[in-house]
Amino acid sequence: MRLPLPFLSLLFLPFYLSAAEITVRVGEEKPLTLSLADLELLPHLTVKAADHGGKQAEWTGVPLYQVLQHAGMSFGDTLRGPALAQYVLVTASDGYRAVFALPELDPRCTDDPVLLCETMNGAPLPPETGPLRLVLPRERRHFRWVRQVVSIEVRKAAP
Ligand SMILES: Nc1nc2c(c(=O)[nH]1)N[C@H]1C(S)=C(S)[C@@H](COP(=O)(O)O)O[C@H]1N2
Ligand SMILES: [Mo]
Repeated sequence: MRLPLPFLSLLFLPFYLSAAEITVRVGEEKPLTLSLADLELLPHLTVKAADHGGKQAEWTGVPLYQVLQHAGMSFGDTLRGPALAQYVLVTASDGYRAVFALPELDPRCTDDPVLLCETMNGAPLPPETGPLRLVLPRERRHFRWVRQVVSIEVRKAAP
């Protein structure tokens, strides 16, 4: 008997999801490894946004600042002075990278969310884009909607 491909991929979905983890590093602190189960425990947000093809969808994920806070980054009052010369580097499994400034992620500075998403329209993201992808509902370009995120690092800009 031949099983149809969609069925087979569903069969492997639990393995694909359980293997998934990302590394989060804040400065010189010990890097943190977060699994999807760890991320599940952080606060989530659902937003409506059109993907690169223009199709509207509902995306659910953890605001990036919450992920960084969990790894020891402090937002709020302490985000000023020298702390503003730090940046966030997000890296994907294909080597694609995008940078954010901390105020772009801080809810005290902006209402535009940057989400690390696990689901679209209630379903886990497919392997080509997931298990984790950035979603920026208000950004007019999609180049920072990083697919297949594997690491998030807070670095200091070189002097
Ligand atoms: N990992 C990874 N993410 C990526 C890219 C990429 O090359 N690799 N391209 C970006 C660009 S330029 C765009 S326009 C969108 C395209 O999103 P889509 O694949 O959902 O159409 O993904 C962004 N995220
Ligand atoms: Mo793009």
